[in-house]
Amino acid sequence: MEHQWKRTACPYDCPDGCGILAETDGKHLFKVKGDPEHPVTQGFLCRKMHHYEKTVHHKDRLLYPLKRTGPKGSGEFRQITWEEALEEITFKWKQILRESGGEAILPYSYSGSEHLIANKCGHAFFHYLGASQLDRTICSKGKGAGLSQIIGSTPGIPIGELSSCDYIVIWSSNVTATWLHAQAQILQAKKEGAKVILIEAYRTPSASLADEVLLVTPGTDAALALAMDKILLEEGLWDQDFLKTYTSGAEEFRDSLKNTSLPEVSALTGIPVLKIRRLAMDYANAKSPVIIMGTGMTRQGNGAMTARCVATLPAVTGAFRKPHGGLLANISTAAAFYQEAVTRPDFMKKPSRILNMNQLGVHLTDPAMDPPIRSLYVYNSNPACIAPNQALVLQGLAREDLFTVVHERFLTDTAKYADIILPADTSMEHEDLVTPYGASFVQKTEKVLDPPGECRSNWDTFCLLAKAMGFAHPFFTLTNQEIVEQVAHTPTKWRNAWSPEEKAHFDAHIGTLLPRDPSLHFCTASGKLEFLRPELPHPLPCYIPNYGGKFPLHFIIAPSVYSINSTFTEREDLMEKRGPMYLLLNPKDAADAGISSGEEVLACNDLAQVRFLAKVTEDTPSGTAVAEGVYTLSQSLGGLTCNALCSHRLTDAGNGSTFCDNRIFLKKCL
Ligand SMILES: Nc1nc2c(c(=O)[nH]1)N[C@H]1C(S)=C(S)[C@@H](COP(=O)(O)OP(=O)(O)OC[C@H]3O[C@@H](n4cnc5c(=O)[nH]c(N)nc54)[C@H](O)[C@@H]3O)O[C@H]1N2
Ligand SMILES: Nc1nc2c(c(=O)[nH]1)N[C@H]1C(S)=C(S)[C@@H](COP(=O)(O)OP(=O)(O)OC[C@H]3O[C@@H](n4cnc5c(=O)[nH]c(N)nc54)[C@H](O)[C@@H]3O)O[C@H]1N2
Ligand code: SF4
Ligand SMILES: [Mo]
Repeated sequence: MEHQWKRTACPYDCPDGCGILAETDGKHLFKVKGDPEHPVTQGFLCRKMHHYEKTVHHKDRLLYPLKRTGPKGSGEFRQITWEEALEEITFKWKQILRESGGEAILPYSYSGSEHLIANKCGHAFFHYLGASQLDRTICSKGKGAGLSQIIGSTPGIPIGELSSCDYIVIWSSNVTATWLHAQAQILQAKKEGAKVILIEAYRTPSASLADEVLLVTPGTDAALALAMDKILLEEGLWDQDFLKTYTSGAEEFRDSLKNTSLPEVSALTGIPVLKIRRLAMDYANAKSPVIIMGTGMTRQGNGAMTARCVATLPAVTGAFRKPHGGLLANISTAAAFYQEAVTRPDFMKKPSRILNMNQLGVHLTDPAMDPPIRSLYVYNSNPACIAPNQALVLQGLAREDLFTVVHERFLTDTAKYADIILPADTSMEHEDLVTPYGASFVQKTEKVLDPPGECRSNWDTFCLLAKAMGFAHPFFTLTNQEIVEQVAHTPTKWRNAWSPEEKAHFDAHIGTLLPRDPSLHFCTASGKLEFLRPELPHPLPCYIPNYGGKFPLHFIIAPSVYSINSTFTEREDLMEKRGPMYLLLNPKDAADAGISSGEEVLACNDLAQVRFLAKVTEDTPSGTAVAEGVYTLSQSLGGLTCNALCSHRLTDAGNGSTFCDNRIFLKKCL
């Protein structure tokens, strides 16, 4: 076949959901480039996706089903056929269903592919099977819960409007790594004179975008936000007209601020009162102020409350109704398509138990589990590397009596613990739908090339498993393309509103922008922003402490520019640039522990001792240690990675992860 350029999209867990042009002959991927017609991508991709052909044609791609021949974790397997693999899996599952019931089987998936069908199609299969359900809260559920307590499901401002803002607060987001097309908009705004403030736990690469960087003590951002609210109240800068028209409970909230003491907040956050004051005043006086709310600060024991408190700022100042002003957290495009057409909750014969994904280690090892988890099916995820309390997760995965199936593209640390591995395709090798969480457009992707070897998409694999299990429902007989078309054509409010031109755009595989509701209204029960929620444990936004702990250093995990969670760890070129597993330490903390840069150091707490290479840097404030990026066990220096130091405790609401709420102490390596 001749070389052609086909339209597809980035499948990874990134807010941008970039449109991609792929050069192919139907068997090979030669090159990718950003789609110039795509409203967000505007022709450029990040450094991770720039050479996607190196991932697609990587020598380590899994091409055939495998069966374990060595001990769990050893990575010893032999090739088997799909027929053998399916027979083995379904024989075991039928036995478990008979003996322990469906809840003894647990699916584990997250964001390997964020495309709608690849991401969600397993739900239908496991609902039909009667398996335990997974509470998928590892990422930003704390933030989501906190926001929903005050603004409901109100969407953020479109990313394309950032360039028109004159005051941009990047609050706990390393956009240079995680949100490149927002960064492009911020740079544009700066050209027009916008001021940029970064509020962070350490000086990230995004600091170079900022006119001012405020480094806070982790877990204290809610106090900072309330102090700003109080200063603005005292300065008469509350927008009373906005508060009266669009909010409820503002008076009660105002009265509650008498408990906020500025000197106390300053001591807690580490930010001088004068700086808090200037931040508050500049923010309130801006014409188009926006707060970009990242997730790190909400991965704390008080994470939901932190999001709720930060969201009070655009309310008291009326920034929500200033042009392009407001909040940019998540923009859910999920409602563009009828999700239940893929997830099929109607397939559940009775509601099965729900297990939290942050607590996988506990679920696999707790003797009180009834029924115990006897089989784990992992797809779109690598829990051995990304889940908290890593040592317990590995202990669980090592259980000889746990029947583990992993559907993967690479021999990940999790796959090494599998009894059966099934080879997965990449997003280039099937059709799908794209619903990004940071930009308001949707897209339908084409199949660019044939999968190599015997790789199969998630959809095709679940259909094969359904057939082998004897599921009679015709849903499981659709092809990948048929399910995409079926879901794409199920009517929704948004889809019905498209013009013929927009429909044509969508059918031509170009990203189609979703309309923005021009009226200002909050998607809450009352239609107003709700300061007061009498039924909640904390009826008003307030500062509550995080978990903290007894050890001296706050331990923060943060994204790397060169990887997305454990994705791209297969890429030698990116890994070389990322370097070894560093622990970023302030010179004072390093000196106190007698550690110099480049030396190996043990980070310790009640959960584990993890070996890092010390990187001593002023970028990290004294009292905070940072581990950027997810590393594989073979990249680790001592057999465990940063997540071994992270507890599986949950956020105050939303059952979210608390990766950034842990304490450690340092030990010299002898
Ligand atoms: N290159 C790259 N891109 C990615 C990812 C990646 O790993 N690498 N991950 C993807 C995923 S899954 C997600 S969810 C998004 C996340 O995107 P972001 O929201 O931008 O990133 P987070 O990982 O949540 O962390 C943001 C920052 O929070 C800071 N932080 C931690 N605790 C606190 C605190 O208490 N207060 C303050 N003010 N700051 C704090 C950390 O230092 C970190 O720099 O990015 C996505 N994009
Ligand atoms: N230390 C640390 N831990 C973290 C984070 C962090 O920043 N630092 N981030 C946290 C956050 S925010 C998140 S969202 C989670 C993410 O955790 P995960 O969702 O587990 O993300 P990845 O580690 O990228 O693993 C995804 C896996 O899915 C596979 N995959 C990709 N496409 C497909 C497909 O189409 N089918 C199948 N079957 N498999 C596929 C990939 O090969 C990869 O191994 O990690 C969390 N854990
Ligand atoms: S990872 Fe993000 S920035 Fe990079 S290509 Fe994918 S969607 Fe775009
Ligand atoms: Mo995430």
